[in-house]
Amino acid sequence: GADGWFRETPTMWPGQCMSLQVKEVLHHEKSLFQDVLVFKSTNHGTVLVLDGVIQATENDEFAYQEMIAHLPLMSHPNPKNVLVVGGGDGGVLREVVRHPSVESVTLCEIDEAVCRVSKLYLPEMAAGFEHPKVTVHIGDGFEFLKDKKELYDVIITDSSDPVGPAEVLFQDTFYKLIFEALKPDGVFCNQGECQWLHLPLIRQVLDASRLLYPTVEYAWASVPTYPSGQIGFLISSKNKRELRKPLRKFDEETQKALRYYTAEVHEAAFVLPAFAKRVVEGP
Ligand code: AAT
Repeated sequence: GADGWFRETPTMWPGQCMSLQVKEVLHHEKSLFQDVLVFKSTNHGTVLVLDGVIQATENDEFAYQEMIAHLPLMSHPNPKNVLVVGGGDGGVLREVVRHPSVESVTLCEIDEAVCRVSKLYLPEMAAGFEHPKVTVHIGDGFEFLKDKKELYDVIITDSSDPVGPAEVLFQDTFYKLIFEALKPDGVFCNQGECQWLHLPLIRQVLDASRLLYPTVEYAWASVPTYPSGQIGFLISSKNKRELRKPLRKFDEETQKALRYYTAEVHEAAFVLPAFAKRVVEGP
């Protein structure tokens, strides 16, 4: 804005918006799919914005990227092949390759512009692209999954909100494709929006997932620059299993490099306040 502040455009969170003070606009373009903005903020590092919605700030991105990656990977006994849908900034890739069992990670991002600007302006996140286990596919996640059968141990959809290009990623037919692309003991983790703002949507996605998977859980993390400061994760498993407790530990050096995820945080993330628990676990 003219006053030197960026204001989020509220679509899925009416009547409120996050503002960050702008030091310098680094990049602004209309890509084939969305409005892509990168700016340097005064206090939150460099910020990636898509269609007026904050996707990541350098200061707190670790909370979201660590949790969306390590919750499903730590609750799978031996994850080897991983698919990330969305996640074009590379941050989730950076986290996935920390797991020694992982042999290959494929990223399917619809918008090359997100990868391109992240490599230029968000090198700490884009570091994920450099890893030899990573393959990048530019295209729509829905189209990509159509012919993938029983290939992945873990699928993560690091997706933007269901307005714009990510709308297809919140549809029942997409969940069916994910289910079919997972190996028989596969685990799926989905960006799960905010319990303060989106409980009806969360419930809808939970119901759709419960028709497919025997185990479906909801966890959350604190991310100050996401709407209402929280974001959730839907974690589903193709066989009945405990997802709330991590199955392994990181080695000491890797754990030291993490800034949000610990085994304790993993377990705590599934504990919900009463109003959300009622909806998530209700009939
Ligand atoms: N790690 C950053 C957080 C994100 S990024 C979401 C990514 O999903 C974007 O790069 C977007 O281009 C990509 N995307 C959107 N639709 C599709 C699609 N159909 N196929 C593949 N990739 C897609 C998410 C932040 C959540 C914010 C919550 N308010």
